[in-house]
Amino acid sequence: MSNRSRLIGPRGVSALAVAFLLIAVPGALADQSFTDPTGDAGSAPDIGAVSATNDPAGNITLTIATNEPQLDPNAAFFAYFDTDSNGATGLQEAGIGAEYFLLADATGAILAEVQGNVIFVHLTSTATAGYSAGTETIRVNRSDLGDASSFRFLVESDQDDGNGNTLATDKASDGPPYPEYSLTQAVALTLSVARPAPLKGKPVAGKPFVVAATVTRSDGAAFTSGVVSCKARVGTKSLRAAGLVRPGSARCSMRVPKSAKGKLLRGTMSVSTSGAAAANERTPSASRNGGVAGVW
Ligand SMILES: [Ca+2]
Ligand SMILES: [Ca+2]
Repeated sequence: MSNRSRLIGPRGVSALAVAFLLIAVPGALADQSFTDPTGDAGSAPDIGAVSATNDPAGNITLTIATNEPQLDPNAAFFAYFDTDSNGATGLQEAGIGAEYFLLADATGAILAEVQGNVIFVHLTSTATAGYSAGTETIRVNRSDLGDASSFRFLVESDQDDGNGNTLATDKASDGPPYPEYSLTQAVALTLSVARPAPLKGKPVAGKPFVVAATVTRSDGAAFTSGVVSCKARVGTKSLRAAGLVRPGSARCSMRVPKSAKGKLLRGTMSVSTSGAAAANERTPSASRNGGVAGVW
């Protein structure tokens, strides 16, 4: 049915490069579930529990648990969405005024939009549906529901006789007021990375060198996991640098080549943790290191 992250000049000039980045991860979502009585469905799939969830991308998932391990070919589900939370507008169905509704079965879903007295059927949409182990799962993106941030909803199972005649239905909930579902926006988490500094002393040609930076999460939780990406180069030549996560900090570890003497070492550090990341680099500031290698 689916249509649907320097080393040295001759006098030893060094540089410091800092990178910091912002990261967004999912926040708490407005998951919701309720139960429906059993034995109230006649020959229709008997709905026992319903849940609604959404993800940061606005994908709404309805799961409808029934008493039928396999869905009868002549059974289907309706999901009604009152997106303006006004029972007086939209398709009137058991006390809900639906601006959108979905017809779904074991193979897919079709989206319908109600405008005044006209129902538009969207042959293609984000709506999908499937049935497994007695549970119907319906998904649709909010973009197909007028970008609604909340809605009241009603789900219903239907059993017909194969000729389109409805034999029995089970509604959940059984009547108004219908549950109001709010899509909670993802809470933006940001990571701030302090200016990286040498863990011990200045870089020396031919010796290991480690820079470390304090990492702070905007949600107050300790930074304990993530990915540290390091880029380093001596003069114009790239230098291998390994990223490490330490509680509350990130490190870049490298071995300064002997050939680095008198050259400039510079690098950047990027840190991310579960979620998408964006990084910005600060222009390196220079400091004197009258010796061999420079400072990060
Ligand atoms: Ca029921
Ligand atoms: Ca309405």
